[in-house]
Amino acid sequence: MKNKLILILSFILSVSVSRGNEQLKYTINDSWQFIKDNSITDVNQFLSRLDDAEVVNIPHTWNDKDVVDENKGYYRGAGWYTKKVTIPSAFSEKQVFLYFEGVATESEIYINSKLAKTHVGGFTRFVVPVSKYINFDKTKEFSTFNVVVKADNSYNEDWPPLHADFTFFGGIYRDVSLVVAEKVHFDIEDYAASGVFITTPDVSEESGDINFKVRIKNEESDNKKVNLITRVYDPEQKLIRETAQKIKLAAGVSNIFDYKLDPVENPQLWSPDSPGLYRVVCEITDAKTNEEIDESTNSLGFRWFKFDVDKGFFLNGKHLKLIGTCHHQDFDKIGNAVPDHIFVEDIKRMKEMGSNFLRIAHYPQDPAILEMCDRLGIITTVETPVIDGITESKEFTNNCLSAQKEMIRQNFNHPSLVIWAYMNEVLTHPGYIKTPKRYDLYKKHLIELAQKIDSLTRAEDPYRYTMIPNVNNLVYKEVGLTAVPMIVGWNIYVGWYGGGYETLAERMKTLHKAVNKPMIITEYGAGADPRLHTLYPESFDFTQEYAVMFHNHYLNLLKKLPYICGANVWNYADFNSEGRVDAVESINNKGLLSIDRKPKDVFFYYQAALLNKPYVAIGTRTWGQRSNVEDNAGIGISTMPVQVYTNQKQIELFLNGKSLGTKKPDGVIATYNVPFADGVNKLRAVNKTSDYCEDLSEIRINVLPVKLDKFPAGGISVNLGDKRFFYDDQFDQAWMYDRKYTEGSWGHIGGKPYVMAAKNVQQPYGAKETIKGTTKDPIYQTQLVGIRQYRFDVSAGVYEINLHFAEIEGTGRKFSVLINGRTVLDKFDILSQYGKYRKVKIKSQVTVNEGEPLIVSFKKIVGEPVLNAIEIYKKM
Ligand code: GCB
Ligand code: CA
Repeated sequence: MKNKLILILSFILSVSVSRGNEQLKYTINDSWQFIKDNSITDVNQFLSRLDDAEVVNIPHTWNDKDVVDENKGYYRGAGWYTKKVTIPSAFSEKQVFLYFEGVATESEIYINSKLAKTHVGGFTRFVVPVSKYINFDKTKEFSTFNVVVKADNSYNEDWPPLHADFTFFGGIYRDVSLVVAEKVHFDIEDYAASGVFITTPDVSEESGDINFKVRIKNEESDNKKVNLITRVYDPEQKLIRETAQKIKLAAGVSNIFDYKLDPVENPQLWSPDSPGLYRVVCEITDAKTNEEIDESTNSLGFRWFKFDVDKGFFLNGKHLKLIGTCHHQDFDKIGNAVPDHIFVEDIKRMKEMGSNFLRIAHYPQDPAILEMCDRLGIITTVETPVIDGITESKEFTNNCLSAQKEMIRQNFNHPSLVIWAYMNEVLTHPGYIKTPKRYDLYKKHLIELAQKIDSLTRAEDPYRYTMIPNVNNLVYKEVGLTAVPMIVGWNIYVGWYGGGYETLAERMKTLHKAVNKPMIITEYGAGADPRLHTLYPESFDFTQEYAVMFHNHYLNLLKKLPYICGANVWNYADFNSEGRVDAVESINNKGLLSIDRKPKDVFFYYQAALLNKPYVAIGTRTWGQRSNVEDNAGIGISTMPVQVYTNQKQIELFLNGKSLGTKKPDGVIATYNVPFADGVNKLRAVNKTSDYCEDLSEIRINVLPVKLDKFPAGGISVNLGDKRFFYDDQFDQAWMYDRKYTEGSWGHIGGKPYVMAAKNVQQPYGAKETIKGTTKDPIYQTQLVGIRQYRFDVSAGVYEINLHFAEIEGTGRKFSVLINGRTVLDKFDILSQYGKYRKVKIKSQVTVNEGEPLIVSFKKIVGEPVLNAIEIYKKM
């Protein structure tokens, strides 16, 4: 169908709208029967096996458990779903569709056992016309049809993404709806879009134009005359435009109409501070009866923007530094089968953090996200999942292109969206790196693919920018990739994966000079296990303290450099990455919040740094319980630093009602040394000026005595070979890091913290391997090698001792462990008895007599003795 430019007849029809004929849409999420089995050969075999099926609700994934268990890998294969759907038989006169928001990765949809649709791509929506497969029983009020969905998340070299640092969950993990339309309807079959595409190429403070491309499908057997009515409501819901035009629809096809409305004078501009949203209703009515046939409602925002290579980003003519995060779509324990509400909260919280920017990475996500960004005012970029590398096949290319087209059409009318991106670090896993000639060919294909995606994007939407995020490495320029898109994204990890963060300024300068394009730091971040804290932060220690230092450095610098248009923290929240071995197995810990959305310190840091309203927060809120040794014997006080994050000029901190003084923050961080007493300590940070703000915090601490005459009731838990405090939030147990024995006190004698021998190791101490049998990996990844004794100068009594081990070096060793002279573990051989990388905990008891110390001693036989942690309690 040729594009037609229709002249609007600005006559107002005396329309008596008969409501209720717009497309009917409701979810059919609940109660599907499901079997996960790769051996099922076809739909009939599946339906014959329903006795084996379990009942599940959508959103659903079959990988919620196996991606966080201790075995490497997770199920990647087929899962079959079925459900009977009952609808009024009167729908036989209408068009019935199924609307899938997300099925990973490939899906086949069968209606009454007939294949109705195949779709590749786990992150975009699709529509299945089902009317022709339904046997309507017109003698009955209702008819029923059977739906079968085969979903498949196998590795397939033609399905992007091929490889990436996140888990490829399988399943019907987003809503499924039934849609019922008239035979004439806005064409939702066209890439599952709304059929209405609104652009505003020319916006100023004085005027905003509104252009339309509308696709209407006529499934009647005859051509049809209808009215196309367009109404525009302003952000206060006042009707400001209403036009109608008579149009002719050719039978059996999708008809495309282009038209314009009169520009809106003095439009309310859309911006993060004032996200004024207009509502546009397009309606099709019968030319004769004026009865409504279909309706499509879309959002509209008036704004104009520009990315400049030297000066950064401008919105509505004003400079705006874009700062925010990236976002993945999963959550604790449920994988990616996430109810919309979690996303609603995520975007709300981004706004509460002061974000004005969001990179929806690495794939299109739930519609709720962009809707929330439109409403709350967060500028966004979204991308298709071509990650780490490509396949040079026609099918792979086609799948990339169709995903890009789906993404664009499905998300077209969001004013918050300003960039269509694609690809991410595509030189990470290139094939053929060892055969230069072949590698050259591969790179040529890569550039060709990028160009194809980019041209398609510009043709689909000439009013937004295109972008490719790369690793911060000029190889991307050398192969020609930075020449393709309009904006170049850089994922930057100096200060984490290598180099100190002080090198950031130099790196940015180099990239800016070398590539003459607007640039965004599409990722920067540092891992932080919410359970780890330290007084000695260093790169790759996964402590919350290092993360704050890292982000503080980045944010201060990128605020200063005008040519950085924007930056996205990697990541908003911790997320699943099955293959990852960090402090938390299978989780990438670079979130500002934990995977169950508890803010880490660095989140409060960002609030202080980004919010305009008076703000103060006391750090370490997730540190539910601490333990540390008293400053000096007998004083019962342990002084520890506490960071207060504030955007105020000065702040005062109180401990249990007593002022610890007023401080000027360094940037937005004021650090206090707080003399904590054993038990609950109440902190209050306050600015009493006209910008009044305050924060309260309770900190529980076990102040461990230097001398153990009175043994602490909660026992002593010490993590050896480590400089970090570990707070076990599952058992509310506070572990402190190790100390050396001094006379009359307690601690280790002999030994050195385990440090990996391999080259290019990022972490300062401990092993980089998942420990089996526990989720408290940091305790077992670190150990003291060559320990001779652990000694406690206790008073008489009965003590329980827990010794924690793991063989993390794997060389094999043998040693005996004696408690007060009695052999408890004779010629202990962790490797042969338990294997490598497995937690071993041995609990024993000893009676200590008056005047005797408690000594755990280690007798070397083969190799060096080790101890990973020790816990001791007094029984009587
Ligand atoms: C990256 C990737 C992202 C990873 C991140 C990381 O550059 O784009 O997918 O998760 O680094 O944490 O290493
Ligand atoms: Ca340890």
